[in-house]
Amino acid sequence: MHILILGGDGYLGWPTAMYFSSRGYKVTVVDNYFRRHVCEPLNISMLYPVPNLVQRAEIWHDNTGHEIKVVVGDLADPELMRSLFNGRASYQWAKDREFTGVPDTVIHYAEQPSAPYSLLDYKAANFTVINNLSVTNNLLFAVRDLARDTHIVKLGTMGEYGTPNIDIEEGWLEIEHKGRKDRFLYPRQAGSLYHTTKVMDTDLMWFGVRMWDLRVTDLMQGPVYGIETEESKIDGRLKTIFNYDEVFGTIVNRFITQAVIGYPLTVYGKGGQTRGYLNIKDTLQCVHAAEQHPARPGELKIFNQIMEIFSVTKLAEMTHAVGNKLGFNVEIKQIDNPRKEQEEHYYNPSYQGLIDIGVKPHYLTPEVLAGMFKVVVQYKDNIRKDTIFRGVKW
Ligand code: USQ
Repeated sequence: MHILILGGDGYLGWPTAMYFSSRGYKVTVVDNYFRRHVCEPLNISMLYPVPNLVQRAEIWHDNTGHEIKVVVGDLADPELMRSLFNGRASYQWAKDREFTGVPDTVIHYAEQPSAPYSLLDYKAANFTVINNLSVTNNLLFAVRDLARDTHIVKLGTMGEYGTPNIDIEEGWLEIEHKGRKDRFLYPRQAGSLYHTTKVMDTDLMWFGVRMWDLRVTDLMQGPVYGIETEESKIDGRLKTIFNYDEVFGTIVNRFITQAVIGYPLTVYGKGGQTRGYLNIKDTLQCVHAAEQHPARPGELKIFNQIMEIFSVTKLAEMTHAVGNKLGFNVEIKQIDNPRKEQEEHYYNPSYQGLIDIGVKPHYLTPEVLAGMFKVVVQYKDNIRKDTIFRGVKW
């Protein structure tokens, strides 16, 4: 089986590439290094340096004998996207430069993934909208024109649903209106411009499914935490990129980094903001399960990709307890919420679908948190306090 991973240099993209490669899949990754490039103008840095994709593919090959083909380029360019399906792509790294053929599955991570970045200023907002929608649209048309049978697995987000005052279903809702019934996409009301682009992505994909019988799975993912996966442990240089700054860091990864340097945990507002979370290892399992249970032609499958639910306050308390036990001096500090979001709300999403097709959750236990502390503390000297909070306002 051939898997094409769009956004293969990212926090989730590279671990996904290694995961499939180690299981015998032919893997091609594509990325334009957006995250690496944007860190410099934003004056933020990652926790540790990470080799580029060509170097990572080489390290992976040296350690395992497996090949991950690398294409460096911008998927917002339709010709680059189409080159991955028509054999014209040029590989920056490959042992065998022959075209692998159209992919059986495409995993689409290639987006600007940060809510704060999308609301930094009008230029970042524009970039987010144009980049995210162009990449999705380019993929839609490349598959329509060149690879109708390819299964698209697209990463969506739980943030598409927002925080409604009713239970959240897995993607769809039966509605009865004036005595008649129909099934619609669950109402979406995103809380950032980034999350809004994900709503629009879903609409684009749903259009392609209805018009051209494309096969799409949309994974509504919550915030991910974690550093190591089974494959990254093979060689320290294979670790995924790790951001802890306000723009690209997600909350659990940020809290652990803050705890390690004695920076009070930044609880925004009342701290009752509740979300579904998952370990990076479970992202890989979920994407694999989705690949193994593909959507049929003309089907849009939707799964809610979360494993357990926490409030911000609960995450702060858990980090506090584990950190203090390990000898760190952890404080919790409520600060004015730079975001416009509900700080106390109802939250009850369904998330049974992925479990039903075989995903076995890893939970956020004290041991898992302690394991993350152990990795982060090795890079303590690299942690920059000045990047932890800058107050990007909604
Ligand atoms: N938060 C704090 N303090 C912090 C950082 C965040 O209280 O220092 C709060 C936020 O206000 C929010 C919650 O924690 O209520 C989660 O924030 P986050 O920055 O971890 O995650 P978010 O911005 O929602 O976005 C992340 C990923 C995004 C993914 C999304 C899933 O960056 O790519 O789509 O999680 S979800 O949140 O379910 O939409």
